[in-house]
Amino acid sequence: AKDPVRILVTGAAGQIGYALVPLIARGTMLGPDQPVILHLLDIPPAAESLNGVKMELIDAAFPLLRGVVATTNVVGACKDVNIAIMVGGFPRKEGMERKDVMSKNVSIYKEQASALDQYAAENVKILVVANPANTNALILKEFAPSIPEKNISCLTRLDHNRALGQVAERAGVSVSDVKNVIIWGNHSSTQYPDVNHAVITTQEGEKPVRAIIADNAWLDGDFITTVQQRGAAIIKARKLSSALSAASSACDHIRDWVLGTPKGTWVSMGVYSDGSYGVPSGLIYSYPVTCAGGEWTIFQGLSIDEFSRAKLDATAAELVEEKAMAYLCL
Ligand code: NAX
Repeated sequence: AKDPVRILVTGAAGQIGYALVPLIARGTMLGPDQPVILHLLDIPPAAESLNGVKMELIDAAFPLLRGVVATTNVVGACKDVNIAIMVGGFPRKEGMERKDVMSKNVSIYKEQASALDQYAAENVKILVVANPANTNALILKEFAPSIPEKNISCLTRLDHNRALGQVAERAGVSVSDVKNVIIWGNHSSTQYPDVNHAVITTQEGEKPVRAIIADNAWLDGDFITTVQQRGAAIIKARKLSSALSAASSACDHIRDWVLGTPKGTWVSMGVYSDGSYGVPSGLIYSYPVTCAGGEWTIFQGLSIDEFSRAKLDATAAELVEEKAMAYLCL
């Protein structure tokens, strides 16, 4: 039998946490033969609610769940974890400036970075979900010097999955027959959902999305804005932000990272940029990646047309600005 894997979920008393922990405990993230121990972290005002989540996890009697640590102590939460999913953060409240939210999150991610740096298991893999996700991940990287940058990522898989969903709906096909969309850049409304290399599996084999959906105006217009604005549309409809889809996508992100992407398929992950595709290095930028042996690699060599180039650059520019703002908050 496999040894249990320790998985930290921060912000575990929140709505994404509540949707995410049962997926992990049931084996959706790491597979049906991988036991897990959950480390749940939240802040003292949420301690009682966090304990309620722990009680429900016990009550669900998940066969793979070998233990639950529920705590408000950052060091205890980070001890020996193999995977860390950072969902906790300070939300933007009405009337708050972007830099006020940034400043709160910079201090949270700085503190949690040093705890992970000192106490997490060797080779810990980190996924940042909390917004501003890319920049929180960058701060985490800066303040966890012993953790290799290849182990730090942020979530753009929800945007990726949203793009798959939009294409499938429009083409009238199953979402499982659509692959290789790309989310470039920031997990914000400047992200660029790109279908230029995406394909749909048909009875005659794989066809480019643009060959099946012959509506370039939609693909270059409403498709992009729908994906960019989907988070806001969910808030408008539900009066709460995306939670089940965010949790499910976080599972997809970690599963593919750890267990590998299928042959011929890439997914989108926010990772430390090395200058690939003309993006400034030193940002956490969402790229198409393939994963094997527990490591991601940026998929290289895709052609970028002029329309796409401008969009890749615009979202990079926003990340450069966010990085500067974050450094001012340090
Ligand atoms: P909730 O407000 O329901 O939950 C957040 C939880 O974090 C709360 O329980 C809070 O007490 C806790 N928390 C606050 N500060 C903390 C700290 N210092 N340490 C540990 N826990 C702390 O928000 P929820 O809807 O679950 O969203 C969580 C985060 O995900 C938000 O930042 C949100 O913006 C972000 N999202 C990111 C997405 C992505 O694709 N990257 C999509 C969904 C989501 O909007």
